[in-house]
Amino acid sequence: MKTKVKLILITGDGGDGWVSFRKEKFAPRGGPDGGDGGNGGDIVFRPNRNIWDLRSFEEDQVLKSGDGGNGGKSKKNGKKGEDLIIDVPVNTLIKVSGKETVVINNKYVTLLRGGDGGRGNRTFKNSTNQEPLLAESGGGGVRVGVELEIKDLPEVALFGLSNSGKTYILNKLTNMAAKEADYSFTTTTPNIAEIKSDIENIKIIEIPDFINYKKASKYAHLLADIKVLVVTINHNDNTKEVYEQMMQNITGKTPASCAKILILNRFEETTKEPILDIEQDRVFCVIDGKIDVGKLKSLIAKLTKEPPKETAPSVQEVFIHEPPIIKGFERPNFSYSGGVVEIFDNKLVRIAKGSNLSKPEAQLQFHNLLNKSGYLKAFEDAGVTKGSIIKFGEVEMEFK
Ligand SMILES: Nc1nc2c(ncn2[C@@H]2O[C@H](COP(=O)(O)OP(=O)(O)OP(=O)(O)O)[C@@H](O)[C@H]2O)c(=O)[nH]1
Ligand SMILES: [Mg+2]
Repeated sequence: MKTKVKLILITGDGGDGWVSFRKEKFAPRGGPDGGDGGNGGDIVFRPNRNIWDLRSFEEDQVLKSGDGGNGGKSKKNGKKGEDLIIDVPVNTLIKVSGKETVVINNKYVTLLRGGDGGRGNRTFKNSTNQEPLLAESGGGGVRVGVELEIKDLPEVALFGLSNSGKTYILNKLTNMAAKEADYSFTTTTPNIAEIKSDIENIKIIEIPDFINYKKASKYAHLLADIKVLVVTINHNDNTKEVYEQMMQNITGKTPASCAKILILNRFEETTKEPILDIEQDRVFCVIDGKIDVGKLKSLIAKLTKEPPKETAPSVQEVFIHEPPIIKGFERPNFSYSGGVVEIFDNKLVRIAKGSNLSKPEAQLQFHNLLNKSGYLKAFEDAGVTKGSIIKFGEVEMEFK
């Protein structure tokens, strides 16, 4: 079974903005009507319960989403690039650039955004420039190395308020000797063990009471692939309220389709019958510390084998890496050495690339933009001499 693979993900580039003008009868140039480029496609991971391993991927495989279309005349915006949807087993852990980690369980995850589309000349129109010849090139997509790994999460979880007998049940089921005691918060980190059976072992976890001990919530992700939730309650007059409160707190942390078993502890202390929304053969009573362990084990084994009722995955968007969204102009951002000025302001770099600066008129408009955004003054302050080369990414021009 292939449980690990490294991939290279590349998101599509954004399309370029367009420069055009409306054709009007008596005016050589009507208003600017160049459309915006479309955004590049995103890369989305989708949990798929019919896939068990990563054999469909090759080591270092390169996967790419679509490029956005360029803008066109008559305000025509470019098409969005096609998203790339990657199916993976549930509980696939994704390490991005060796650092950030995302777990895919029952949710779609948009891991990477495509490059954003460039603006057409229409958006450059202002009171001083009615005939803009400038447009923006599309933002580049990103290239990111990721590592996928399938995690073997527990199938059964013990969940209950503190001192409700979780560890007691865990020890009975697994012959573990985890510490159990008649006071609260004996267990503050999860206990994980295996229920041994003739066919296969079943992984079970005791999750600390995170309703009263909030710090333990960080372990809730270990419940992402639970098939059976074993709820423990100290049986008393409030059993029904406690059960309802617990169900409220667990919502969204386990798959909605998981089966439930209820353990009523200290049943000897009350004669009250349980009135709960749970099948009767799934309720176990502990009387004087005794429980039918054999029956509980075989019910757990049976329920973990049952195929889960299909529930549609909800859509969640997580953005690990987004190309920066540039609003307005940043402060002049450049370096100057050896007669060369290098501009780092991505917005200007994209306009230089997206406009046809061989036209003197467009050059003049670009010059005005540099002036307006404070660059010419900043060049003067930095002592940039006439004849220096100014580099906007790949585009170069002479400082006059
Ligand atoms: N009298 C009686 N005692 C029980 C019963 N079930 C469990 N106990 C005891 O109750 C105590 C508490 O049980 P634990 O298993 O430690 O409780 P827990 O839910 O794990 O609690 P924390 O880990 O502290 O959150 C232990 O001493 C058990 O032996 C029962 O049905 N009757
Ligand atoms: Mg415990």
